[in-house]
Order: sequence, then structure tokens, then C-alpha cells
Amino acid sequence: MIFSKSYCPHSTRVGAALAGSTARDQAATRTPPPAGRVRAGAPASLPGCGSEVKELFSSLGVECNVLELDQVDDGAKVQEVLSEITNQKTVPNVFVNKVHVGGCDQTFQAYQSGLLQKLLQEDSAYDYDLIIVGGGSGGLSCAKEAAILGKKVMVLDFVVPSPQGTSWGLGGTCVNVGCIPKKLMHQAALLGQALCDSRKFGWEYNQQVKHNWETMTKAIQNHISSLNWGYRLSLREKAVAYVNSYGEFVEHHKIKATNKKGQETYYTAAQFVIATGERPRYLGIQGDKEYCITSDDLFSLPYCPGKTLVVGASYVALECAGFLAGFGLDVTVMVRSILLRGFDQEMAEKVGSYMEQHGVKFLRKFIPVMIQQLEKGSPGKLKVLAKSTEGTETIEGVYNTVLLAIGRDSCTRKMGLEKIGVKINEKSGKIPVNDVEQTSVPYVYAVGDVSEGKPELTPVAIQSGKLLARRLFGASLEKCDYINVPTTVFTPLEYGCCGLAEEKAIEVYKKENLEIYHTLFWPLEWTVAGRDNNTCYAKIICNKLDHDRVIGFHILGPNAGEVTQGFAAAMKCGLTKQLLDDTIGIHPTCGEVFTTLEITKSSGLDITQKGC
Ligand code: FAD
Ligand code: NA7
Repeated sequence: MIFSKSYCPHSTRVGAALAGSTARDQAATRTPPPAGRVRAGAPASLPGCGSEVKELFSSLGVECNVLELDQVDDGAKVQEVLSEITNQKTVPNVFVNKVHVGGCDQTFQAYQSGLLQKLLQEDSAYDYDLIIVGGGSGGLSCAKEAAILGKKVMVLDFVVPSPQGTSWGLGGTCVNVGCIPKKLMHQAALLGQALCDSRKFGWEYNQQVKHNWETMTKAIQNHISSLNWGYRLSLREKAVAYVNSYGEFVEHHKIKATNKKGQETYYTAAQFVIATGERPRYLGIQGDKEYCITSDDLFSLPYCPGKTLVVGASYVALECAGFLAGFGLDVTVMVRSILLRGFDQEMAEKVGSYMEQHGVKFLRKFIPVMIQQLEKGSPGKLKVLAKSTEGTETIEGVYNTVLLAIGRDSCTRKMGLEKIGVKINEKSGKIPVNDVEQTSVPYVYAVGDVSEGKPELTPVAIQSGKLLARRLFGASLEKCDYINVPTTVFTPLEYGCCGLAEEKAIEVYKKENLEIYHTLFWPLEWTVAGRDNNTCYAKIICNKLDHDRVIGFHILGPNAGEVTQGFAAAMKCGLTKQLLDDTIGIHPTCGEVFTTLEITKSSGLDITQKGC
């Protein structure tokens, strides 16, 4: 309920006030006006703090009861009573669900702190306090946290089958078709390498060593099924309603859930979180959707893919190419421009050159233009016609499988966002959010891969979902920190990094203000095994203007993810070169190399290693 005046300049201290309430006030629990004598009036249209407040509520999708005190006979009396009970003489004077919020400033402060949203939602006019669309990393973490905080929560999760017909269970991309199967397949490939190394360490065995795709895939899929089940169980334990249906907004605060049989059910909620993630992109050329697979299909492919062409050169492409080659398959990567766009390019080239030395072929500066089926089968045979990005040259190749890893599209275009006014970036499909993950519609939030400008990583989605729930329903004001998010590319030689790529650091801080320390190194485990010396590489980028603060951390070597995680924590604590020098290493490990970095890149000194 808003007590206001149709003319309400900021400075007014007139005795009259006006009143309003939420849509829920109108629908069910109509707030009794304090004086018992006021009545709802038309919303004011003149500028002033009263209209700002009304606009705020309207943007929140909340209808208000507004009483314009200068338009009612007993306005002065109402103002008097209001002043007595609220100790506020000015208008607007806002009540939400019988709770006095205050004037314009207090209302906006309450909105900024989230209190207003909490008050608005303390009403049973909706089926749920929170509906989350998307049961992946971000959605599930938000749902569980909100339920722990005592809220009534629903998760809608639905997997639209891939063009090849692949679909999966609860948990989203990471669990089913992302991090988990990818890392397990990477591990399977590393074990093949370990088998080769083991002979050097004295292991003798006679059996022919070969890899069985079906055995591996079955074991990985079994593990994933157990995770799917675990997620369902944990939602049930926390009393989160899980509905295996596709969510589409139909009007403010209302969503349509369509299950795989086409049955439609409608649910309402005070607040919504969009966590619908992304799905692989297709080329849009003849034969791509009919014959190509993507990472959505690869991890549960019922047969070995055989000779494979991987299209794309970002981390999903290189990781898949890496483990497929590790199983002994003939693998080619078709690169449109550069490797690992967005990552440090020196490191990216080293990742690629290691892969090349270990059997992966690279076709640079080509893009496919047509895919033709030559033979059906499991796998069949496909002819790929490609053209140069630099000239008119065309090439042809025959492969058993073509794996597209050319990027992912946000799942935001078919969920009725336009019906409730949630803005998306029309080009990328991503949802712009503010620093509290709020979309252009204040009661709708977005976390995870759909949110614009955020690292597309599972731990990021989890953290932002969890903190969002705590801000909405707990007493927390903590925001998700998207700076210095570490990550690792699980290529045959792993690449871990945190902070800025060298190019980005130069762009931001200028070359003369940076000191870069680096070295090649030879992991002890590789020495006896006779594996490549002077291949693993460590690099830190320091800001000379800020105590040689480490602003970029890069490692190419075994277990790079494990190494990077600890240094990422150190960077959060403000790691400097001096602190690294003061740290005593753990010998013999790969990580210790960062405690003994001496050679600067600018010195141009030799960084090759002669031993360990
Ligand atoms: P998702 O996990 O994608 O979940 C979204 C869910 O919403 C899905 O289940 C989807 O089907 C569902 N959905 C979509 N639309 C609707 C709708 N309208 N109604 C109902 N449900 C809907 N990250 C890492 O941190 N480390 C890695 O090693 C890593 N490896 C990866 C490897 C691959 C091959 C891929 C593809 C990704 C990888 N990622 C990795 C990225 C990681 O998987 C994502 O960042 C993460 O899953 C994003 O979580 P999310 O909650 O935003 O979305
Ligand atoms: P990215 O990071 O978007 O990279 C896409 C890659 O595919 C990149 O190398 C592109 O080359 C290449 N690409 C894009 N379009 C084409 C076409 N039409 N033809 C050939 N090559 C193309 O995608 P990923 O799938 O690796 O990862 C996306 C997210 O998934 C990631 O952030 C994680 O969250 C998981 P370019 O450099 O643009 O020339």
C-alpha cells in the first residue's frame, strides 16, 4: 500500500500521504489502511518521489493500492494518523504486507538490500517462493541453499534431446555431458600413457594392450547415473519439488511446465532463477545435424567413434581431440583461426604443439562446408568438404565421425522471456545481469552459463547460485566474486591458469609495467619414463606497479588443475613474487617450480632444463 500525493515533489513535507499495497494485498490479504478510512486511488502520473516508488513497484511486477491523499476528502486526517503511527510526516509512505517500509529513500534502500523483495514475497499468493528453471550446476546449488533457508522451492529441468537423439538425467551439462565424463575420459587416456611409462619402471606384461570404448563408456555412464540419482535424492531430502518439465514464462510470476508427454501445468512463484545453461551450436551447413555429433552425444556414444574430425579449437574441441587420440584413434582438429581463443596464446600454442607431437593432426585455417554420408554404420563413413579461410583452396577428407565443438548457444530464446520483459543480448542470447545476478525484471535472476560476461564454469555457477539464495533468503549481502577464477584445460598435457593472459595483462597494464618470470621444467616422473624434456612450462605475470603482485598464473604440465587450485587461493590473498620466493617448495613436485622462478622473459635468458 502506498500513501502518496498526485503531486509529490521530493522536498514536500505536506501533511497528506498516500497508500498502496502489493498485488497480494489486493488479491487476498488486503492491507487494512492504518486509519481504517482510506481508499485506493488512481496511480499518480506527475513526476516526483511518489511516482518513482510506483514505478519501482510496477517494474517488480507488483500492483499497488495507492491512496492519493490530496484527492480524498479526509486526506489531511489520514496523514495525521499516518504520522502518528509511523513517525513519518512525508509522502510517499509505503507499507508492504502490513509492514511499514518508509518513504522514497527507505523504499529504494530496502529494494537495494533485498529487504523489499523479501517483504513482497512473504505472501502465500504464489505456489512457490522460488522457481528455478534449469537443474544444472547453478540451478541445483541455488535450489538447495534456498530450501535450507526454509523456502518453498521448485526446480524445473528438462533436456531437449540432441539432433542425434541423446538425452540425460538431472544435473545439467557438467555431470552428464561436460566436466565429469570429459575428465573421466581424459583419465582413461592418461592411463594409456601410464601403461607405456610403466614398462620403463619395470612392469612386465604380455597381453596386448588395447582400449575398449564400450567398457569405458558403460562404466562412466553408470557413474553418471549414480550422480543423477544422488541429485534427485538430495532435492527430495531438502523438500525441493523437482519437475522434469520444460519451463516457459507465460505471464508475470507464472510459468508453464511441459513434460515429455506434452502435458502442461502452470506454476507461480514470487521469484525466479534462470539457470538453463547452453547447448552445442551447429554449423548450419548441409549434413551437419544429420550426420555430425557434439559433446552432447560423444560421452554416451554406444560405439567407438573411429577416425574422427573435431571441428573447433576451443577447450572442448582440444580436450575431446586429446583423449580420443589417447585411445589410439586417428584424430584431426579443424581450426578456423587460433587455438583456445581467450586463453594466453603462448600457452595455447604449447598445448597444440604437444598434441601435434603426440599424434593429433591439425588442419589450420579451414572450415567445413558440406558433410556427406558415404556409409551408414556404427560408426559409418562421412565425407567432409572444407574450404580455406584465407583463399579459395578446398579439401576433402573421409572420417568415421565428425565432432562439432564450435561453441554453445544459451538456452534463453524459447522460454517466454519476452513475455515478462527479461532482456537478453539478441546476438549472444545471454542474459545481462547486475552484480547481484538480477535481470532486467527485478524478481527474475540468472546464474551460470546463461549470464552474460561470466566465466562458463561449474564452480562459478555453483557459487553464484548459492550466494544468490543466501542474499535472497538469508541475511547475507555477499556477492559472487568473478575475479581471478582459476580453470584448467584437460588436454593431454594439462594447462592450468588463473588471472590474466599475457596479452590481456599487456593491454591492461602496458608491457613496461609487467615482469614475467618463466621456466621450462621436466617432471621427475617423466625422467625415467623418458618423456619429453623441456615441454612443461610455468609462467607468472607480475605487476611492477603493485609490489610485483601476481596477476597471471600459467602452468602447462601434469596435474595442472591440482597445482593451479592452491595458487588461485594464494592469488585471492594477494600473492606477490616476494611471497612466492618466501614459500618453501615441496620436493619433488611440479608446483615447486613457482617457488624458484628466477628468469624474466625480458632478460631473454635460456630457460631450458638439463635435469631435475
Ligand atoms: P547447465 O549445467 O547446462 O544446466 C542447465 C539445465 O537446464 C540443463 O539440464 C538443461 O537441459 C536445462 N534447461 C534448459 N532450458 C530449460 C527450460 N526451459 N526448462 C527446463 N530446463 C531447462 N566446467 C568446469 O568448471 N570444468 C570443466 O572441466 C568443464 N568441462 C566441460 C566440458 C564440456 C564438454 C562442456 C560442454 C562444458 C564443460 N564445463 C566445464 C562447463 C560447465 O559444464 C558449465 O559451466 C556448467 O554446467 C554450467 O551450469 P549451468 O547451471 O549454468 O547450466
Ligand atoms: P567456444 O569457446 O565458443 O569456441 C568455439 C570454437 O569453435 C572456436 O575455436 C571457434 O573458432 C570455433 N568455431 C566457431 N564457429 C565455427 C565455425 N563455423 N566453423 C569452424 N570453427 C568454428 O566453444 P567451446 O565449445 O569450446 O566452449 C564453449 C563453452 O562450453 C565453454 O565456455 C564451456 O562453458 C563449455 P574462432 O576462434 O572463433 O575462430
